[in-house]
Amino acid sequence: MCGIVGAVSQRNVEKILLEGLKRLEYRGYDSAGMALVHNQKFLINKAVGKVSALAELVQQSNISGKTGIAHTRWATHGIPSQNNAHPHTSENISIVHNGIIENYKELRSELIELGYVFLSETDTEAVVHLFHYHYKQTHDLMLSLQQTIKKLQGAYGLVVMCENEPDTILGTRSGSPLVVGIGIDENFLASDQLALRQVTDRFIYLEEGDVVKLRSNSIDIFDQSFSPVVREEVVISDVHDAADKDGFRHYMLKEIFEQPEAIARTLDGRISHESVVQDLLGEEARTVLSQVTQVQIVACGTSYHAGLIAKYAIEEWAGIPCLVDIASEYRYRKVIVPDNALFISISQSGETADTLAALRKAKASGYLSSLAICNVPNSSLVRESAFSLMTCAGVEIGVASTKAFTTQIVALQLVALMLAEKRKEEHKSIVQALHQLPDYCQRVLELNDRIEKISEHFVEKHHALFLGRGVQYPVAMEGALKLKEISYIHAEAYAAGELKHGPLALVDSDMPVITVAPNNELLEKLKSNLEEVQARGGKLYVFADQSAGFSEDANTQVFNLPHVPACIAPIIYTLPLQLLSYHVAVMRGTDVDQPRNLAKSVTVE
Ligand code: HGA
Repeated sequence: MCGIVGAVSQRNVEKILLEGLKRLEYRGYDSAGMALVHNQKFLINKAVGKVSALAELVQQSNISGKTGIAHTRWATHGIPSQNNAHPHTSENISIVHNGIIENYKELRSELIELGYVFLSETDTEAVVHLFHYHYKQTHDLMLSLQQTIKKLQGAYGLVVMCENEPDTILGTRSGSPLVVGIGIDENFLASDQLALRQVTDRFIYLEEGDVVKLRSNSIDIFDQSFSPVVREEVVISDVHDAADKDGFRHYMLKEIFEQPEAIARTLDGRISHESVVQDLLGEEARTVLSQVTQVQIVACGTSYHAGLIAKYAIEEWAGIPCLVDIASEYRYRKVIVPDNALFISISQSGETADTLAALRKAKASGYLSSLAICNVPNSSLVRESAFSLMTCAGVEIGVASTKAFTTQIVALQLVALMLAEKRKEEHKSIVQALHQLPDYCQRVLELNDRIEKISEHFVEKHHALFLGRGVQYPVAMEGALKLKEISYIHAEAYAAGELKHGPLALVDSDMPVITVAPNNELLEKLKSNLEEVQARGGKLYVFADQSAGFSEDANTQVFNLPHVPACIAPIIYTLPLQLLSYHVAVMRGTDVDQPRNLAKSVTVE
């Protein structure tokens, strides 16, 4: 989602800011802007569209400055336009903002009464005028920031700059992430450390409510009661350069093909020959997990589907009931928390606003403990949960999640095994299957060429139906989500047994029906459901176990997958669906890595 970069230095920073924004591009955004201070005057450029358009403007206007703030915006209030793009300015104050100010209408009316003129439709503009109002009276930046945030309701990561104090930038966060990058004779702020990896490997993650004042040679942090605090410095030495496509046409394809390696990393050091390393999360967690009698999983989007798949493992392997909720629903409903219930949240970025809010609600609701499944160490979700298990997927750039999803499933399966400690004798076959998983994934990826060919069938389609049964139903849901996200084809997933209760009415010769069919106890039931589709002239695309006995005809395409143990089938059957969506999107000419209207790391509610 939208990104923030700020810098205060003894050298010109416009290139650093632009490079930072570029590194955040993968999150999805609709416009970009930058403000520099030079000779106590703001120099501002904004562009609708890509960061490259902003970079061109900056180059043409030939501006530079030693202090600056920059932003990529994913519109929540007001259309994507130059006027609505950040930074927003009120005379000598300039601000960039991630998040949503919920009480902006009240603030706006009050500020209009005070004589302020609004030039944009954003919620953010109320913040900059409010800040200006306080600064006019106090002439003190920190005090003005304190007074401003006292009046804000909602979520924000804010970075502020002032013409009168050009050697300073201020930052604060509540509900949106903000990290300080420590340099030599220069310091930085960003919504994600990735934006600053070209200038430093030293970071300080701000806590909720923290306020920071940065100069080129000082960093002063205050907590939410405005007392000075020292936050730990973290050195991130991972030199992996996420910005490299390694010869693939898109990040998404690269990330699909990285899955065997990513899954191997998720498992690395966590399973022995026959069982899960029971102390994986530490001794304390082991004690906690041994007491768990119910699990509540909460997540959004693709991570929600990983949760739905994990429910099957937790219930079957550990015999523990498991509820799965969408975070934006969970956070606003009355929740009954039974004794000894474990709260598990899942988020690739660890900054997903709804998931974080759900975790905060859970922590106040009497769960036994909280566990985060996450791809980003030091993220808010990880820091605020009692325990965390990293998915180790590596940086994921494509907005449509692929390797983050499959590694989430693997991590959740490890949790299911830990919860099933008492049934250790059953672990052996599951763990052995997990050991084989990267190789099986590799084999399934060999279907790529054939899937690419078949994708042509979908180019002109407007709708598609995905079917699955049992644990393959959430796999079908993920397949449908992937297709709609990146190809913009309307896709729906149904539990195949539900077909006759409504969706069968949609089936005709123009409706492709995609099915995942491992050879399991539900296969015959699924076959009957597919007969119902064939009888209505529907076009079937079946990804099936090679031993499942499907045969091709004019209306049925069959893709044979290796016979795999049931426990890893959800991952194995996800891969061809990812490839299908990818190739259909490429053929339809969409922006595969940054699909329209979507963003990665959804830091707004
Ligand atoms: N609400 C602000 C900022 C949006 C945002 O954080 N997007 O990710 C706006 O609409 O400009």
